[in-house]
Amino acid sequence: MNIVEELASLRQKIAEEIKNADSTSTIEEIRHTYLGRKGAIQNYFKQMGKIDASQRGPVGKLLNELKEWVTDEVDSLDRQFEKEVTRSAIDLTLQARSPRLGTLHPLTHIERRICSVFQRMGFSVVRGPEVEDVWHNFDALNTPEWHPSRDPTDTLYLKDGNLLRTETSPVQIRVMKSQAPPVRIVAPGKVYRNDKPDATHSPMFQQVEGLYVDKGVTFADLKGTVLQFYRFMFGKDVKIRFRPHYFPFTEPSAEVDVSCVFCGAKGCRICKGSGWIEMGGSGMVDPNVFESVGYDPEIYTGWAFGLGVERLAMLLYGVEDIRLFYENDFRFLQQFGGRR
Ligand code: 2NL
Repeated sequence: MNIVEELASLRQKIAEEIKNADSTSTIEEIRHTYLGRKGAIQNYFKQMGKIDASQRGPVGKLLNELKEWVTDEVDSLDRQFEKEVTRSAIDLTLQARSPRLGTLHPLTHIERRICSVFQRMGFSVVRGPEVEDVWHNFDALNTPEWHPSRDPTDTLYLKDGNLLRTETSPVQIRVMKSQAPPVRIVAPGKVYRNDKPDATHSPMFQQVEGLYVDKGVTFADLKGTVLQFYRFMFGKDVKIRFRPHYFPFTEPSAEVDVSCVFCGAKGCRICKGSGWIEMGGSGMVDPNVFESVGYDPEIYTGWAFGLGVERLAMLLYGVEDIRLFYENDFRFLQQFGGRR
């Protein structure tokens, strides 16, 4: 076969491949194989020196024609594919839609907010088991044997005599048993009560409790810390008041009210006309609690508080039914996401 015949058969081979090309990658392959720097056509150009001088002119012309022809064919195929792609049902030139970002559950968000204020005041966040024994949940907390909260109508007991904790205080009992004062902790988590669900009750809900124990801790420290906390949650103009109350684990005990942030304490539907909203309980740790964890109540004093996360979230977000937090209806949860 002389070189002219070789080029003719090469041209035929390429024509066949171009006819069968069905994707942009095949076209690219053809371009690479024949037009590339180390491709077939370039190889012929490199061998020009070895050809008979009389043949050089016509062969060079043939080679140039072949090169031009392959280039044109491949370019036009490329354009054709591009057109088909843009004409198809999927518009590949459209900008991609960004995926939706997940968001924190509203209760998680509030829990973190609560804990973060206390962390900035030097408190540590501690967690503990949700299945507790009677001692950590009731005995150590000075809850008398006759107290109704111990009754199975109020507390969920397991067959083995353990129970689902009714508050996160047992976490704090565990911390006090394992370390000496000073103690500055908040204990967030799920707690359980034998309650029928309704708009304001859920058999499982979430709580944050706080505890501060050291020499010379006073009720004034409690008031200052609680005020600081509610200023962070509701704004700096919020007012608080302490109403005498009873809890087995604190003495004296007080319930904490905040001035109604919805009506500026003038009285509205949310605060039931009183101008105040009940937020949680608190008090000075009962000496009996210190005795049960081995702290000397003659040396140490402390305060504690308990706060419902759902209640705070309902107020801050205007949610009127606690069950919404646990139904996981996407239409509800979605409203707490900032971005899509
Ligand atoms: C409420 C009131 C309260 C405490 C929780 C506490 C914990 C220890 C010692 C003493 Cl280790 N007290 N916790 C104190 C006062 C109130 O919760 O309304 N809970 C829903």
